[in-house]
Amino acid sequence: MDSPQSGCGLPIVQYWAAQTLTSQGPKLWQTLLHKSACLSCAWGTGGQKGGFTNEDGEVLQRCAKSVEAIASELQPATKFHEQFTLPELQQLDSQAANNLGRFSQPLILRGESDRYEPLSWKAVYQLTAGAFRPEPARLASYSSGRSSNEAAYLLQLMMRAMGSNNLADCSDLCHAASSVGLKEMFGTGTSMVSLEGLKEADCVVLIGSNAPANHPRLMNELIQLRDRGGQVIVVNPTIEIGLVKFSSPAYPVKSMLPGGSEIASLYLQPIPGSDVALFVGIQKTLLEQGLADFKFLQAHSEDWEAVVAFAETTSWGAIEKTCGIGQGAIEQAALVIGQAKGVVFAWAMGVTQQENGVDNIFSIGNTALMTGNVGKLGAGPMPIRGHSNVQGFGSMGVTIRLRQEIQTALETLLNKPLSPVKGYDTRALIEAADQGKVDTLLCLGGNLYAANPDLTEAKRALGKIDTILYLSTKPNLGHFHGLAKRNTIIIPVLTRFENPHRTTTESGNNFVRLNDSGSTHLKGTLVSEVEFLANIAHQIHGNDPIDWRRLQDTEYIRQLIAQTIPGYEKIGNIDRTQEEFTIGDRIFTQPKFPTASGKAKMFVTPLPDLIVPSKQDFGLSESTPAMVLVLNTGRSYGQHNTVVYNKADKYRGMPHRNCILVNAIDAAASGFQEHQRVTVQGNAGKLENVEIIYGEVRSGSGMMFYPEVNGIFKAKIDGRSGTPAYKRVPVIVFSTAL
Ligand SMILES: Nc1nc2c(c(=O)[nH]1)N[C@H]1C(S)=C(S)[C@@H](COP(=O)(O)OP(=O)(O)OC[C@H]3O[C@@H](n4cnc5c(=O)[nH]c(N)nc54)[C@H](O)[C@@H]3O)O[C@H]1N2
Ligand SMILES: Nc1nc2c(c(=O)[nH]1)N[C@H]1C(S)=C(S)[C@@H](COP(=O)(O)OP(=O)(O)OC[C@H]3O[C@@H](n4cnc5c(=O)[nH]c(N)nc54)[C@H](O)[C@@H]3O)O[C@H]1N2
Ligand code: SF4
Ligand SMILES: [Mo]
Repeated sequence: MDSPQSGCGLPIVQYWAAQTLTSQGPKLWQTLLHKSACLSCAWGTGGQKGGFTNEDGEVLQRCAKSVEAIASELQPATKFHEQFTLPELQQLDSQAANNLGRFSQPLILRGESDRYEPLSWKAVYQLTAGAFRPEPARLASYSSGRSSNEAAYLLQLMMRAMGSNNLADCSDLCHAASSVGLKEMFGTGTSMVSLEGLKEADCVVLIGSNAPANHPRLMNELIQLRDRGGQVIVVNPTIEIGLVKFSSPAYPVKSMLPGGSEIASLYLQPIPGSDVALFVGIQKTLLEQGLADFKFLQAHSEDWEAVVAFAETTSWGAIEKTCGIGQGAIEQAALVIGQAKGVVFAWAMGVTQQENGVDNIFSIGNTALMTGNVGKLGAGPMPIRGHSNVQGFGSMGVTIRLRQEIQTALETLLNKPLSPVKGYDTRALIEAADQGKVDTLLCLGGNLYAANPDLTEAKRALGKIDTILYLSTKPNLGHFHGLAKRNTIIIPVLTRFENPHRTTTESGNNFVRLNDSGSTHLKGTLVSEVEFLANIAHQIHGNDPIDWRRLQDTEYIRQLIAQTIPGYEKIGNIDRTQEEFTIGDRIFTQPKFPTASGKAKMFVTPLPDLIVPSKQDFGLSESTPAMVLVLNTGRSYGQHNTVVYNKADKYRGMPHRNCILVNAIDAAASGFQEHQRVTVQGNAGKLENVEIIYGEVRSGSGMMFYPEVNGIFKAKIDGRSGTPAYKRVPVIVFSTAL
């Protein structure tokens, strides 16, 4: 398969053209122009100034990923329950499940039945009345960040009013390490940089992010930064072509020419999971070269002495051995960082989905502090968030780590103390369910089953829950494998651009978008998430202590948000002003932080001990021709999380999903050839007939796609944030013929 020489580029323009010229085209254009935030990633494109506008008011910012997401929601209604039995549905892969179409009526799968059947709305509410009766500790929710702030707020208020804090969320599998790490260091859990601030930076360190695929419009900022003479340091064990060169349709003349715009000025390829060592090495150089800003450390941070001492005493030998990058390259990066005027440290899953995820964030934060690159315009830490409203879910209180101010405000609103029991995050939810401790689970979007590691465990655990309610737009593997013991109920919901009311969402840059109301092309009996949740809440709580049915009015929910969520005060007037806004106290242009002392707290980050299992650990003798690799499990260029749109990954040269990307030198050393079919075995299962594709992954590592690969491993979990180590999964690769 011939791979393009740059990220994005012509294939994407061709995709746009093809999509918008189909019979769906007019509706697609209408939706692209609808005044609402893009469904796909958290970069925050769209909103009141038009679908193509970024947060700085610049137009022409919509990428092909948003077209993919919209096209998928514009599918016709599915009648899969009439066409297929459950065993047939269980044969479908993720793409086929998604392509069944949109849900448009409530469905139920009862106990041992082998078919989903339609359910009347009356029957839905009869079943929910019983399902929410168990003791609060046995009720739980899981959510995914595509729903609105209003739905998120209502979900947590309803659960907390019942006495349950079991508010698992997809962010537990995603940026939890960023939220926990940043909060401990700076007293704030989100990006400290605005889009406006990013435009002032003269250096971006991009760590563990494949932004060309997952946040395409961020690439425009990197192109502009390079154009104004700035530097981009990429830290990634895999050479992602779009991080080397990117062709952005936003700059047709300069960037769409063959080759595209250069992105990385320096590309560092650490051993997977070793970023802490690289950053300690950078700190060591800063200290050795006199580039550390001691004045800043003394004035604005605490515990810096220990961090400085640790970097000074950690040997270059240990650093190089752990991260696999030579002192020279580390020094080169440190000099750029140390000499830049404003450095933004941006990161994604490569560092959060690690067993030491929080340490990774600390080591990045320490580096930023040591160079005075926090609390000023054009600099600071910037976690690049995933789902389009995942950050809003956290702000609305869908978290097991509720801020004290919000707790107090909610207690006043509900006129009672919240339960002191710590709720379940996503991993804890699966474990609790597996131990038979959960009776009812409400899933507000997402695909809890396939997003988790160890699909056998996920299936078994969900199978011990009495009732699962899936509020979903489209079928996914979870609806066919993540089945409850007694009743699995599907509630068909409207998307962001179809709701009969306005909603809001929050971008990764802390910007609140107002989404206009809209209409749906579907004929069935779909419901808005807010209406359904308000009905359930009313069923459970009646008018105590608030009129829960009134929460069907999203304007009223926004009043409650303004009252109870610090920084969100402006949302109370947004219906009148229509003014989208940056959340208060999130963006830091002064080095004064919301910690007890007003200073940032620094943390020593021990170098990780990165053990690679032996062949014997997998039950094979050392003489077996096999490779032990650590897998980076993530996204192809043709999927959104567990939803596959396109099986091939052109940019990595992977023609289908059952491929493993390996380094040619590793393969040759173990006697493998490209395109050979192999077995890839983890600690919980194996995938057969996997095709070897050569790619620019670091020696000793490999890359495979989720959710398929989630069937073969149990992940290590970061003890402090609960995030699974999806980016360092040990596997053994051997010939299928063995
Ligand atoms: N089109 C599209 N857009 C999306 C999504 C999607 O699936 N499709 N998903 C959304 C969501 S929920 C999220 S969270 C984001 C995900 O966005 P990303 O985090 O960009 O996605 P991943 O595919 O997980 O890629 C992570 C990158 O980390 C690198 N990496 C792996 N191990 C390490 C390591 O040890 N150190 C370092 N430094 N790097 C490492 C990988 O090579 C890869 O390039 O995207 C969001 N946007
Ligand atoms: N191995 C491995 N596993 C991973 C990851 C990884 O990198 N590697 N990444 C992890 C990450 S970062 C994340 S965020 C999770 C993703 O986990 P989830 O967020 O749970 O999964 P998604 O695939 O995004 O969920 C897609 C489904 O959401 C539903 N949906 C879409 N739009 C709406 C809407 O507007 N409302 C409602 N109610 N439903 C809607 C549709 O039914 C769709 O099928 O996966 C995690 N799992
Ligand atoms: S960068 Fe993200 S928010 Fe912007 S258009 Fe693309 S997918 Fe949507
Ligand atoms: Mo995510």
